Amino acid sequence: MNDLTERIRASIHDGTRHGAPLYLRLKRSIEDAVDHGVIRPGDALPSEREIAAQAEISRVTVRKAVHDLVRSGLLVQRHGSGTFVAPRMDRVEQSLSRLTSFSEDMARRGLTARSQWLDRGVYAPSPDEIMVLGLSSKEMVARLARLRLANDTPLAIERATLSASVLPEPEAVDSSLYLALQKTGHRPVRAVQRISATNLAAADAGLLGIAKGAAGLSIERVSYLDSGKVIEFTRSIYRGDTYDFVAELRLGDADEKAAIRP
Ligand code: 16G
Repeated sequence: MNDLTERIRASIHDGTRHGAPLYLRLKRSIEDAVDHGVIRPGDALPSEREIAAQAEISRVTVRKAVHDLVRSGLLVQRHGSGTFVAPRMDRVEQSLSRLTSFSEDMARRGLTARSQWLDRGVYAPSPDEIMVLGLSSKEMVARLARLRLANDTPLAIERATLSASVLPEPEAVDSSLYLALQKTGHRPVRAVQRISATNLAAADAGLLGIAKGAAGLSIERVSYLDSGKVIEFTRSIYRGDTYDFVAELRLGDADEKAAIRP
């Protein structure tokens, strides 16, 4: 019996906790084990069968406790490979006043940015894309959908669209979209971003490795060239538990004058 199953067994059969239902006792003992570092982020949990046998409880009880802990985000289940303690990251702060790329944001923090391609190619534009990018209905768009990771932890899903006249070969984008745009003189210089709260749908939650319904940030970024032309329309979903957007606020000129007036 390893440290974890020993702890679980001891706490489930601890006479002082006998009022609480078994699955709650099991849940608490797994939470305690994570809090005390007996099992760490990324570690695998023993199988339901093993926990049930060692702790002398039913598999239904184990399943209920594990299900609750997956929902609360402490554990993650990967299809076919088992249940793990969810990876944890320090929260990432991103300034809302600088127009930076994901790769630059991560590099500044000493993290390695990585992308997993979900889709990229040239498509006929949707009505939204035609409107935001100011296209004619005959023009095509380049779409790039990526899962963005920092040190192998998934942080965001980004779906970017650009006019195909600017990015005719989306397959040629390597690790950074902004770097590719910089090379052809199309890197945006200004952007407007709309951030709203969302609860993650099952597919997005699965990609981000967190529970369905967990809190996330839905972000739309429209980026502009110096000429005022829209260059990029990106819709992203960021994990709410790892990302903070920070805005610096200043008195406006008129307010400043009013504030110093005697
Ligand atoms: C940021 C931008 C995204 C842009 C990407 C380029 C937000 C919400 N989004 O993640 O619009 O496409 O950077 O990153 O900040 P890359 O150059 O590393 O590909």
